[in-house]
Amino acid sequence: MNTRIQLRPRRSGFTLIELLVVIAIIGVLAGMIVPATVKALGKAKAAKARTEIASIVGAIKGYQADYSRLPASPATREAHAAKGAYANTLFGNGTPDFVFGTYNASNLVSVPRFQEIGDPNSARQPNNSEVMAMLTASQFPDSVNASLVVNANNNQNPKRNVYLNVKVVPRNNPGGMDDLGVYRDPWGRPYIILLDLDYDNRVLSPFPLVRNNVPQPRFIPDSVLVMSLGPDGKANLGLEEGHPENRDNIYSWK
Ligand SMILES: [Ca+2]
Ligand SMILES: [Ca+2]
Repeated sequence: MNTRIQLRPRRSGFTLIELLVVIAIIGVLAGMIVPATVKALGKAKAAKARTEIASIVGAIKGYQADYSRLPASPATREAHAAKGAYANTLFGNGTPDFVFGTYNASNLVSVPRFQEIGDPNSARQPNNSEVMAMLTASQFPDSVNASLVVNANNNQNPKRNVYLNVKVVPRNNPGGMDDLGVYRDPWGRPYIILLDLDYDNRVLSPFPLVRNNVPQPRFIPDSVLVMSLGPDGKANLGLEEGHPENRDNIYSWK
């Protein structure tokens, strides 16, 4: 008996319909995977920023424990002291605190009058390179006054202790500290560091309490606040920290 099965001739390649079906399936899968991947990467960046912010806070407290003062240069301390009279008209008690990381920052909007960040009366708005110089036992050019060197020969950190280990990245790049000493978050904006330079154990929050549409100063009981502007790279300082416009920001105090 002839049991030979007659096989259909093998086709080579795919029909157009088959190709279209395969392409459509790939498209659907990509549509599912790409947003999930983007979301996961965003979460990873936010987690990295949170870790880095905690490390900056810890490093500053380490510096404070060793030197009994916060890491601010003589130029900043002088500018801060000179600001006292202006601040007293607003608070009635001492000067407010000092903000680093806002140099040339045009992405901070709606600055209320009482807020030192972006304060037009402030004589000095340095970048965070000043704090980084002292925390990493390095020296960097002053971001405000190019004729000054911050922490020259470790004069602000004579023990040459390294409080913070950071990745060095090319100038203006995200995710590390560049050759000018500016430490940027994973989205490329300098971390904003607020120090309790009037040493009253509280720091003026960059964000007010808003009651009946009136912004009021808000203080956080700590000596250091650090924040990232988050994925959108900006903050609205006229609104509360939890407002939808500020919700992507990452705060050391929350
Ligand atoms: Ca204070
Ligand atoms: Ca933001």
